[in-house]
Amino acid sequence: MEKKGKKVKEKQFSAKEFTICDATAQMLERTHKDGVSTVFERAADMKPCPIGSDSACCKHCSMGPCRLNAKDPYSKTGVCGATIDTIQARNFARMVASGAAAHTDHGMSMLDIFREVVTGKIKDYQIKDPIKLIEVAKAIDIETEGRSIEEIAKDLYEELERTYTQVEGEIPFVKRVPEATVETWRKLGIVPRGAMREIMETMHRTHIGVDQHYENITLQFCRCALSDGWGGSMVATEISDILYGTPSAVLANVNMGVLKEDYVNVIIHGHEPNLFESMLASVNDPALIEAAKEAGAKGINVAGMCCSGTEVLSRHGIPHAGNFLSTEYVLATGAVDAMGVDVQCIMQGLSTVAKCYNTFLFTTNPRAKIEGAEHIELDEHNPKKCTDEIVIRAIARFKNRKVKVEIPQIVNPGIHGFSHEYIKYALGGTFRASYKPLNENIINGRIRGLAGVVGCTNPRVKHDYVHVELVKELIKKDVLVLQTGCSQIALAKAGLLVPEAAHLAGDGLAEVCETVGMPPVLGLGSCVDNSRILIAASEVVKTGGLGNSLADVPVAGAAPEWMSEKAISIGQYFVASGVYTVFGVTFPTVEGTKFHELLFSGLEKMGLGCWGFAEDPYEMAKLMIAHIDKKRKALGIDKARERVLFDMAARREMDAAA
Ligand code: NFS
Repeated sequence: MEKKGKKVKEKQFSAKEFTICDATAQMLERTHKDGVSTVFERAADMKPCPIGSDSACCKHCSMGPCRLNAKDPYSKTGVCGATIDTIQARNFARMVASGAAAHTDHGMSMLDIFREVVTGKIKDYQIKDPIKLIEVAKAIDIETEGRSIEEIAKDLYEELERTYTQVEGEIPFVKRVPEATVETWRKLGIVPRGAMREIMETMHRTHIGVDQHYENITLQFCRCALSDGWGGSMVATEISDILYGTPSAVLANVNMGVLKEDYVNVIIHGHEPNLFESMLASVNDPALIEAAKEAGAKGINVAGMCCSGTEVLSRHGIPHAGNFLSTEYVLATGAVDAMGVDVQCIMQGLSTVAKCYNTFLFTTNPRAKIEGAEHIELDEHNPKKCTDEIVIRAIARFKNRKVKVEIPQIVNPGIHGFSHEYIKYALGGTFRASYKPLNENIINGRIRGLAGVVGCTNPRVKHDYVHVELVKELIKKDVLVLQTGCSQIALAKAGLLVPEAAHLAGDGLAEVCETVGMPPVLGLGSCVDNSRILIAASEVVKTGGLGNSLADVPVAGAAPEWMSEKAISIGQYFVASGVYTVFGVTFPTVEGTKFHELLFSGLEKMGLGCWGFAEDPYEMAKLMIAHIDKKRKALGIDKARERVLFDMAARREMDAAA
C-alpha cells in the first residue's frame, strides 16, 4: 500500500497543497523563499521505498537484506527461507515493540519521579491530586481506608513498578479491564506480564531463526502492545495526573498566533510533562520576568507543541502552537527565542531550521541529544536550574533578535481537558457523576457510537486534512469523537472543540451536546492519554447495557495521518482490546497475504478487534460507521436509533409547519 512522493517543481510551488493549516502554510512559504529545508519539501524530494512501505523486506541478518516481491508475495522467500508472512509479522512486531518501549519508558520516568517525590528526595514536584491517587490505588485493590497519603503512595509506587519489572503474572491495570475481555486474553495467552519482559521477548522472537509462525508472533505483539496501553501509557497518564493535576474542561488557544512579538517566547516540545511543569515555574519567576522586562520585553510567553503541549493545554490551559508537522515552521516565525525539547517526535531538522532563524534549540533529556543543538540537562531533583537557564538564554536572544518577526495572526479557542473523570462529571453532574447518561444516549440512538481519532500528522498526506474531514463526517453521522495528540490539535485549529460546533453534528449528537453544553469533539490530552479512552470505554461496559466486553461496544478508532512506531503500538493495543481501528496514509502489509488477513479479520474472529485501512477520510468514516452499526445490531439497539431519527424528522416537520 505504497504512496508516491511528489517532486516539487519550482514554478508550481504552493504551500497550500501541503497543508490546510494556514499558519503552517504561511511559514512554509517563508522557509521555501528563504531556501531552508523543511519536512514537506524533504518528503516531496524523498520517494518512499515501495518494498519497505509494503514491509516486504527483511534486514534482520547479514545474509540479506532480502527483498520479496509484493506483487507475487509467495514467489520468493528470504535467504533463510522466511516467508512473506514471517517477514511482515516480524517487522510489525518490532514496530510495536519500539512504540511500546517509547511509551513505557516515558511512563517509567514518571514513576521514577513519583518515587522520589514520595520518598521526599524531590521537592519541586508534589502530589497535587490526592483524590486521583486514592482512586487509582482503589482501582488496583490497594487498601486506602484510614491510611495516610504517603502510605498509599508508597504502595502505589510498588504496585505500579510491576507494570515494568514483573516476570510472571498480570500487570496491575488488568484489574480495570472488563472481565470478559480479560477472559479472551487469558484464553489466547496474551495478558501482559511486565513491559520489559514483553518487549524483550518480542525482540528475541523476531531475531533470525526464532519464531517463524506469523500467528504466534502476532499473539506476542498483541501482548506487547497491551503492556503499553494498559501498562506504560496508563501509568504515564495516571502518575502525571497525580503529580500535576487531573485535567478538567479549560478554555485555551491553539495555533501560531499564540506567539507574541513583544514578549520573550519560549516553546516546549516533546512528551514528558516534567520539563514543561518546571518551565511554568520558571516563566512565572518574578526575577526572570523582571529580567525579560529589562531586556525590553513585555514579559515571558510560553507555549507548547506536540504532546508536551497537549499535556499542559489539558491541565492548565497553556496555549498550544501546533502539532508535529508545524514544529519546524514555528521557528520560521523568528519569534521563538528558545525551544526546549525532551523526547519523541522531535525532528532532527529542527536543529538546522533553528540555526537559519537564529534561535536556540535546547535538548534537555540525557536520552535524546541532537547534533548541533545545545544540551542543558534537566535533573528532576533540581529542574528549575535547566528551565531557568533556557529562559535566561531566551531573554538574551530576544535582546538580539536578528530575524524579521512574522507571526501568522491565527488563534483558535477551544475547550480541552476532557479526562475520563471529567467526562463523567460533564455527563452526570458533580453529584451523580456517571457514564449512565452516555450509555442511555447510545442505547436510545441519539449517539450512534464512539470514535477515538488520534495520532500523528504525516507529510505523505495533506497535513490536518484527513483528521478534520474524518471527524466532521463522524459527528455529522452522530458519532461522538474522542481525541488526543496531534489529531486533537488539528481539530482545535479547525474550530471544532467548542460547544457551538454542535451545529455540525447530526441531530441526535447535537441534542446531547446542547443539553450538556459540550463540544461534539472531546480532547482527552496527549498520546499516552489514549489510555483515558481505554478507561472510558471500560466504564461504558461496566455501566451496563452495551455488552460485556470491549469488543461489544459500538466504538471504532482511527489514526488517519499516522507516521510513528508509537502509533502502531497504540493501534495494536486498541485492536487487542477489542476495538476496530482504521489507519490511513499507508499500511505496512501486503494485501492478500495470510498475515494481512489475520490483522484485518482473523483477530476479530478470535474475539479481539481488527485493523482497517483507507486513505480517504470519507471512506474511513464509512468503515468506522459500518462497524459501529454492526455492533449496534449485535446488541439489538439498531431499531432504537431508527425511532429516534424518525422522531426528530417528525419534529422538524412539525417545526417547519408551525
Ligand atoms: Ni502521538 Fe505521533 Fe507525536 Fe504526539 Fe503527535 S506525532 S504517535 S500525537 S506528538 S506522540
